[in-house]
Amino acid sequence: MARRPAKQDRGDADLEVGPPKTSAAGVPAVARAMTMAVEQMGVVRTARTLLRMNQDKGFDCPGCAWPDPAQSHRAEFCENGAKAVAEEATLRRVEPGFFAEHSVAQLRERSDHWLGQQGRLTTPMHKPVGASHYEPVTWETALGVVARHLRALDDPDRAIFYTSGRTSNEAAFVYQLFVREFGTNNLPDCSNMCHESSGNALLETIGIGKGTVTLDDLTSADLILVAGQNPGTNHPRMLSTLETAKEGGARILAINPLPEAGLMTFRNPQTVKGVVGSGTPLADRHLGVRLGGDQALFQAVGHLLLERGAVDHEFVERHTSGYAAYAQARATLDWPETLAATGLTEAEIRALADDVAGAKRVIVCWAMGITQHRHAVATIQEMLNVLLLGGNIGREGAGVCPVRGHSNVQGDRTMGIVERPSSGFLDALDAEFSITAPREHGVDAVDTVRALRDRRATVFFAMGGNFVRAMSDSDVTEKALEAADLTCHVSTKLNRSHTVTGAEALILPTLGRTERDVQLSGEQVVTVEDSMAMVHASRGRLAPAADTLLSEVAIVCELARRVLPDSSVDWSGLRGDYRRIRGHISRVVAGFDDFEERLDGRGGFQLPLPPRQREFHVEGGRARFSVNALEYPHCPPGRLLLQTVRSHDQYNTTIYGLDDRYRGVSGGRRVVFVNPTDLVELGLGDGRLVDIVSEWRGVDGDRELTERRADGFRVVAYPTARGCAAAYFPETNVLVPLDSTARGSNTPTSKSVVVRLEPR
Ligand SMILES: Nc1nc2c(c(=O)[nH]1)N[C@H]1C(S)=C(S)[C@@H](COP(=O)(O)OP(=O)(O)OC[C@H]3O[C@@H](n4cnc5c(=O)[nH]c(N)nc54)[C@H](O)[C@@H]3O)O[C@H]1N2
Ligand SMILES: Nc1nc2c(c(=O)[nH]1)N[C@H]1C(S)=C(S)[C@@H](COP(=O)(O)OP(=O)(O)OC[C@H]3O[C@@H](n4cnc5c(=O)[nH]c(N)nc54)[C@H](O)[C@@H]3O)O[C@H]1N2
Ligand SMILES: [Mo]
Repeated sequence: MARRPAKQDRGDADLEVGPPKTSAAGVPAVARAMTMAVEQMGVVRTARTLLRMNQDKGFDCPGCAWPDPAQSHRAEFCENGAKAVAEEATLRRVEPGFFAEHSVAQLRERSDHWLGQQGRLTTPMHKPVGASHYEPVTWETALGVVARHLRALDDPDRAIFYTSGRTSNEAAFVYQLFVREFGTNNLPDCSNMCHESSGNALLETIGIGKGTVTLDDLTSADLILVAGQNPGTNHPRMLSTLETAKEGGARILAINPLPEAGLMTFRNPQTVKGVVGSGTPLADRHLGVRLGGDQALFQAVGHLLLERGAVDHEFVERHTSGYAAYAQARATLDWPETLAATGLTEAEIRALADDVAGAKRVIVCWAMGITQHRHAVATIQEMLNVLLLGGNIGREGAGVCPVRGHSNVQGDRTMGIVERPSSGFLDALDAEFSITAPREHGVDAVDTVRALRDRRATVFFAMGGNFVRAMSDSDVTEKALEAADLTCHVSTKLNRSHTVTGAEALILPTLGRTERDVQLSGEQVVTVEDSMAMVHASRGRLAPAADTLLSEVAIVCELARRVLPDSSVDWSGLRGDYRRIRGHISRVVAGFDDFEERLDGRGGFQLPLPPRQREFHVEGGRARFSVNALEYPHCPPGRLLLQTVRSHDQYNTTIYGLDDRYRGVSGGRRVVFVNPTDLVELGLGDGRLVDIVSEWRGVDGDRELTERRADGFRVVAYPTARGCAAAYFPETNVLVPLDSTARGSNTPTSKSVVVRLEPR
């Protein structure tokens, strides 16, 4: 049965729970960020770094992918951006002596928080076969080990190359080039666990797997639906945009099982009102939908719009296909089923439809609350159906806004980090480099675990991230990684993936985005793409954490030279001058013509988004209505649906601290939020200590029951939707079954896990 992830440093001895907050940001946010930054970086470095964030000649914040307002010269203050920077620019270091003191087995006992707090990695470290400790090695030796393993494989598909979304465009491009010249499309990435459902749903319906709106659209919209997203914590700068939208007359509705503080009231630390006043109320209404009830909700809205004839017929006729079938499917509505699925009242649903029908410019924003369900793709299609009915694509102030996570996750995809590349992209790559990239699709994140578990793959290489903790089914994933012959991580900070090793293991320390990157031709610039397809430059200015660090580009190029000695690519040349990489990108990737020249413009440039001009690159050139049967997660009596979320003090698997200020939690993370009425029915009191046990009967409910356990959580009575619960990941990833994934995107269903709470 599932083992506790870390026995020491669980750090919940000081756990305290108070009432949740009803407003976000304000002075406490500044204070908290400053305290953390000064702890990690000292006063001088704090001032120097935080002032350069998201500035014209500065670095791109390594936090979220929310765009920067083009006209602003001043950095918007962002608590969690400041925390992300402090984590990277910390003065703490993990030197080789640290690894001599702690065996791999000992490190594995420590918590995610403790591991992350040790500081920046400085030296390539190698764990030989059978050794108990990592040992320092030279870059030559480290890269030699990887090359030895890769060259010995009888089939390139036996190696897997993961990417997390912080990697720059330049590093991502050379990385995928190397991997494809080596001979595989095994390029899973964090998107597979994140917005894959959005990408797939959008690609099928509007012909591009990206959002269609700009910041200007948001501030000129008259209705913004924020569904399945907690911007106060995860995209704090979005609150400033929402505040501007609100001042411009937009209505904002929060669709979320939790009443997230950030969506209720925003206290902008940049304005007097935010600091001494009461702040700006953001959401006009909160719809406390049940987990996974959004598809039913948007089907119902579609039905109501059709019923009252609130349809932009001109748009529908000229620009869409499939309307008749959609209208027929939504002609009737099963209200009892809709109410059961959504947990909302008929009046709430009708009021939402009124708002949509009455608005000329509608935007739907969403994130993980929508994408990490079994029926995520269908849910997103249903949201699109509603937007298409009103002609809300390719109109100012309207459109789709999947809010991306990692700061360059969208850019990495654009650069070809994808296990199912288009043939057009591969043809362009082949022509540019005189190579023959493989055409067979590679593995995604879930299939990576299966391939390693079954020994179909034996080498796991990661460009950033913390795969072992980010993936579902922690125990299965850990065993899969342990079965590998080699695990190798290019990382800035220590994390649990370094402690769950293959027979042989490597840690390759790398530069972060805040740091100066100097190569033969001088100081380098890299580029990133934000959530709204804006590409811009990022220049690190801090001295590197150690002079032994190599950039991600350098690591890839040096590795490629060793693995592919006969390559026709000038790897050393690319390493020496990133402008040459951008030259290649401009010829291979659509939308990057004159890349270098266009970078100089302040704020960067926007990649083509054809749906903005009502051009839809789908068959027939029309956006598609989709017809989906109603689906929602079912929960047997006495059980709850659990969602696994982020606290305010974490960045994915990096735990900054043990507080979740807006939800009233401090000093610990092992809490499970449950509706008070459900607690009464379950006979559990607030504060009770429980194990969370997940129950899984297979995708179709026809498999033998399997259980997974996460022990020692304190129950917190919380105003979440009925029948629903919430707890933090990565601690609860142990509960998510590997095979429980979204249909059509294979994303782990991290937001709907059937659980029971067992009193301890
Ligand atoms: N500070 C900070 N910033 C981050 C991150 C971080 O960890 N820390 N992570 C980054 C990454 S990679 C990502 S992907 C984003 C994640 O950004 P979010 O998607 O905001 O992150 P989550 O914490 O998973 O929150 C999910 C939200 O959806 C709601 N929700 C859950 N299930 C449902 C549902 O079925 N229906 C509806 N309507 N709502 C639901 C939850 O209550 C919660 O408010 O943030 C990015 N930014
Ligand atoms: N249960 C559950 N699981 C989830 C989610 C959920 O909501 N619930 N969310 C999913 C989502 S949306 C995502 S995106 C994934 C995240 O999955 P990952 O991207 O794999 O995880 P992170 O925690 O962001 O990775 C943190 C590590 O990245 C390294 N790092 C940081 N910056 C850099 C850099 O600049 N370069 C390099 N090379 N390394 C760097 C550091 O070593 C750090 O320890 O997790 C997923 N897992
Ligand atoms: Mo993400």
